Amino acid sequence: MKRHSACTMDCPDSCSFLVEKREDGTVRVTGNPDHPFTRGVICAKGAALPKRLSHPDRITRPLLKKDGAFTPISWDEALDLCAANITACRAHPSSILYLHGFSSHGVLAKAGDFLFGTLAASSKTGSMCDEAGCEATARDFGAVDQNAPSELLNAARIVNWGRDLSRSGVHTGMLVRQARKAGTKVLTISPGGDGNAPFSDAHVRVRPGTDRFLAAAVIKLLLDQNGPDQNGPGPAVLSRLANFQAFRQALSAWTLEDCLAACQVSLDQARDLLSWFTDPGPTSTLIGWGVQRHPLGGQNVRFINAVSVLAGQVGRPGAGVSFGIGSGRNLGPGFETAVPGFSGRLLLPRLGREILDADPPIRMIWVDAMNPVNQLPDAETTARAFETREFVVVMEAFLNDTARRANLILPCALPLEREDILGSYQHDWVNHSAQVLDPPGQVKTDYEIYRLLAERLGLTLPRAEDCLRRALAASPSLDISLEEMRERGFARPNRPTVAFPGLVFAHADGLCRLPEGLDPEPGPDPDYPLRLLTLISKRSHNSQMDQAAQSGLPTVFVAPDCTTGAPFIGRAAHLASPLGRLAVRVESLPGLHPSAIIMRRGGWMALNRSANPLIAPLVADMGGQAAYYGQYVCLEA
Ligand SMILES: Nc1nc2c(c(=O)[nH]1)N[C@H]1C(S)=C(S)[C@@H](COP(=O)(O)OP(=O)(O)OC[C@H]3O[C@@H](n4cnc5c(=O)[nH]c(N)nc54)[C@H](O)[C@@H]3O)O[C@H]1N2
Ligand SMILES: Nc1nc2c(c(=O)[nH]1)N[C@H]1C(S)=C(S)[C@@H](COP(=O)(O)OP(=O)(O)OC[C@H]3O[C@@H](n4cnc5c(=O)[nH]c(N)nc54)[C@H](O)[C@@H]3O)O[C@H]1N2
Ligand code: SF4
Ligand SMILES: [Mo]
Repeated sequence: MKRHSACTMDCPDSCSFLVEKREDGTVRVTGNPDHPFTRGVICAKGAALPKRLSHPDRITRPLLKKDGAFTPISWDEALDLCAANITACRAHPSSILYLHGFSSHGVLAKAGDFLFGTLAASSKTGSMCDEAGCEATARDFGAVDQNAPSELLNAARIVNWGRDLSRSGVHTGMLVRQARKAGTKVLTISPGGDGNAPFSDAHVRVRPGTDRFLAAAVIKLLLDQNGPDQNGPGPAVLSRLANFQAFRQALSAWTLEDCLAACQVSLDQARDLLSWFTDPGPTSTLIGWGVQRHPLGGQNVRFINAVSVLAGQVGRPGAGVSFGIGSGRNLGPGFETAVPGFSGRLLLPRLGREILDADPPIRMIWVDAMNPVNQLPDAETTARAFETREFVVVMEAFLNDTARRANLILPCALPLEREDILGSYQHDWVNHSAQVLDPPGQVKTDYEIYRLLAERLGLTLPRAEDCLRRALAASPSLDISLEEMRERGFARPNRPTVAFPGLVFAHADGLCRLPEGLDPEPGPDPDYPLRLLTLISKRSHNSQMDQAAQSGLPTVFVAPDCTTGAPFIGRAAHLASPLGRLAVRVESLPGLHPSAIIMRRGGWMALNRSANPLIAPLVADMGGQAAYYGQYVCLEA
């Protein structure tokens, strides 16, 4: 019999699953054909979940580090130890740092926030992922909102500004393909070397990190052709802008030629790009997350938004800019607001340094659903910060770089082994992720671990089922009971499919704000000329990869016309930044911008396959975002 469940990986698609337990004991995960967004299709990572859940490397018992080696202990011993360490810190609760990642997101995934917020522990601020773009969108439009993905089917043109449709967002790729079959044209803007060719009619190659200058150049061309029978912004658009004069002033600090030189795009290409926004019919723009993982990533997103708004390509069927939505927006809070709440927040991109410098000191760290030692920049500092605390607890399923630095590992349940309800950061469907498998060995769900810990601390966690009911009852857009949700597996909230209709934005005055600064891109140090783009890999999700699949040197890719990289093509070399060196193998990637070098992210430090020890803790201009792609590197023998 097949039962429905849903993927809980940190992925925009949020797939609905059918899970079949066969007589021979094997488990098969396929897509649920009834789900209107994911339409029966899942990616290779979803299909490989059964293999991951039953992997021989999986941690299935609590493990305590003694004399440098992990030894199994009982849950009672483990939880008593946790309670004793927390109690010892309770007089100064900000000395406990709680870190929750998005690898499990949903209603019950907030159990740790509730418990550690009740204890007034410290937590994090800033983002590894998408916060620069979210803040940019909120500054412009007053809210993080976008048209429903299905509006792509109403577009005459789609501008794919920085997504790799072959690697993330399988279902957005499907919609783009469907739209193209019906005649929609697609343009991709990226540093090149991605998998967008089969999805695109045209490509503009941009120098990494400088999309705001390309957008600014297009806007200059648009404003120059302003006239009654031209396509520049007319009164209908101008009347919807709160600060057009200040925007124009910021733009006037740069000439068209300077803008084009900064992004290394030709005038002809910029003119052509303008026509993608001004030709008859609606244009939809997809903004990729890579665009905002740069030092001025927020500004990049704001200028792309500005092109679309000034061309009137927002707020209509088939016309809009899509960066994302909040994955929790269709659910109410499952837990009451934790009182008193977190007492302090450490900035994620600089977490290692912030832990080492915290005053009063951080004595204890508690992590769930995150691999911060591996995934944050300046990884050696993060590692040292973890290694020098009194007590580190990591709720994990595999011995990754963070778990290795734990004093205590608590084995956690994974997707399909725990119930939750969750939304997506790309579409509005809300999924029920049913528990369809028993967790192996002594593994417990995060919620259950927190419930047992709370008991030992004299606190109470509300019942899981009550949290799920509360989140549904308090939803601003759903009208469904927990029973119906469990029965159907997913629900569509009552939301319009077009965001900001009629150019009415979510700011109190209904007007859009445009950026009021256009800042230069930090140039490379002559010794480190290449921009390091650490992009996702198709087959694994961030650092969730099999150790066995990580043998040999990690591969980096440069263009054949990359002058400093080409001599190393086909050879082993070192990737170097001012922070360190990593042995790599260099391969050729035709089409990639010659100033860029690509390495696929997620490799483990323990296996010498992570770029994060080489990446400085740069913070982007908005959202406390880690600006990973601002790092310059070189290749050396
Ligand atoms: N160099 C570089 N680094 C990057 C980026 C980059 O562009 N360049 N991008 C970043 C981005 S976009 C992101 S989102 C972050 C991701 O960074 P992380 O959030 O750290 O993501 P993962 O590497 O997937 O690690 C999540 C861990 O959670 C565990 N897990 C899964 N489900 C559960 C659960 O239910 N409970 C518990 N307790 N654990 C669970 C998994 O086993 C896994 O080890 O990395 C960032 N790191
Ligand atoms: N298979 C797979 N899927 C995933 C993940 C995974 O690890 N593996 N991770 C998930 C997570 S956490 C996230 S946040 C998303 C990540 O999804 P993305 O952020 O979209 O993934 P990235 O590979 O980091 O970057 C995407 C694209 O950004 C482009 N890019 C980089 N710099 C620039 C620039 O300056 N300008 C322009 N125009 N383009 C640029 C690159 O060409 C790249 O193709 O994917 C999710 N889905
Ligand atoms: S990782 Fe994303 S695309 Fe793959 S199954 Fe999960 S939600 Fe679907
Ligand atoms: Mo992410």
